Amino acid sequence: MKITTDHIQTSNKPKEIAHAREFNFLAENLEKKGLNVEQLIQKLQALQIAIPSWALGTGGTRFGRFSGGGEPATLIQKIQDIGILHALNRSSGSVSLHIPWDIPQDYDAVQQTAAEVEIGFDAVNSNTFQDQTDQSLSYKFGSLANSDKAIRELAISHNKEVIRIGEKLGSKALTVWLADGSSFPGQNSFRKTLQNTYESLQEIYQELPSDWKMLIEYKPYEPYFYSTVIPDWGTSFLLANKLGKKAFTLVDLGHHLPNTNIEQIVATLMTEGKLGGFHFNDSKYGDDDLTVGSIKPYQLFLIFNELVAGFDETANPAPAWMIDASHNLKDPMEDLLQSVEAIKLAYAQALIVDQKALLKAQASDDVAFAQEILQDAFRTDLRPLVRESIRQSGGAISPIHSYRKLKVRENLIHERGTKSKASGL
Ligand code: PSV
Ligand code: MN
Repeated sequence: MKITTDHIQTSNKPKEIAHAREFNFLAENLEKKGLNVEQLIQKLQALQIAIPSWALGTGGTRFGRFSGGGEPATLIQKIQDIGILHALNRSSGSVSLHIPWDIPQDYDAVQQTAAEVEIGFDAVNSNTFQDQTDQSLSYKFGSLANSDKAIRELAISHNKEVIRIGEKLGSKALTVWLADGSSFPGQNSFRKTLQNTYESLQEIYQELPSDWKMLIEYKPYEPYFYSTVIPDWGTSFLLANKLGKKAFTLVDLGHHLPNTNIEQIVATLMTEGKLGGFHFNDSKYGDDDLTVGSIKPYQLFLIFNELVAGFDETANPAPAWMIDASHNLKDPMEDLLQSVEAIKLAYAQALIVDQKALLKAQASDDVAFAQEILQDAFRTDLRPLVRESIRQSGGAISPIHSYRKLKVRENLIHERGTKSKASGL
């Protein structure tokens, strides 16, 4: 299925009058506060969030997986699905590939499809947390950190291969997430595994094209439960610093122990110019991979508040944005539309924070007013602004309603059947 301009216009029609009324009312109020609505819209339009190639299919837990049908069985179909999302929200203009789940078979065909639906190629992700079918050595006890040199070399060469695949497609970053760690005290040496990881990353780093970035994720536990080799932002930052200018820390919102102050991590990394990217999701307990903004929207806003301030006040290069959630209960495409909307809303809220007044309140230790400033922005209903930014980009006033109205899932099930299965997680 392909979404046309006609589709968008017909599905927008019944919403136009109410939307215009809501938007005009909001715009007037924002202008009264001294905000430039046109500029806000331009900033919102510019924020594009990559969709990972593994997110278009139904996710699962270790207890089960319940597919909803019409899943994209090939990389081309996945890109077509992202094209549908992008046509609806004009905000998901790229795909982030996971290798080897989504190795392109026919590069020309993949690139042609991507161009047709206006999708670019974001960071490529390596995978050394699973053994592949005909793999001679196992990652069971680690990959880049493994005590066995031959296993480390296998993992290094996989990462180099991922860079080569990314180069052919026009990607500009490699994301490395290591599952390496231990489940029992004494299982391995903290110092040796970290040193092995650093040396392995150095070899990969040397292979990185000059205009590429290496994004290093961290995660405190899972799949191992006692330690991970890169458990926190500090370790990732340390490695990125030692590796060099092209290496950065990537923050995955689910990769923190409960109640960690993620916005503070963001501020620190930006000050050091080392915030390389984001994996968005939400969680209640651990790496729950729930829809962005569904559990802790205020935290998301506070993170964006730091990002917006950091864009103005630091030299941190533009980070790579990606959704990294798992869709177990909802239609993955509806879930992704909700996540992108939540990100844009948090960004919009952060953009209207009166940063000057906040600085003044901070300088005079006016705690109550500092809180007022933040909460005033957070509690302003900016949905009409986000909708208008998407509408002006040629998208749907309400992407999820248009998705349902246009019967996208029904069409995909009709085209692909109820049993098609997406590759990846
Ligand atoms: C690990 O939990 C992670 O967040 C990494 O980004 C992986 O690449 C992704 O999930 C998919 O497994
Ligand atoms: Mn992630």
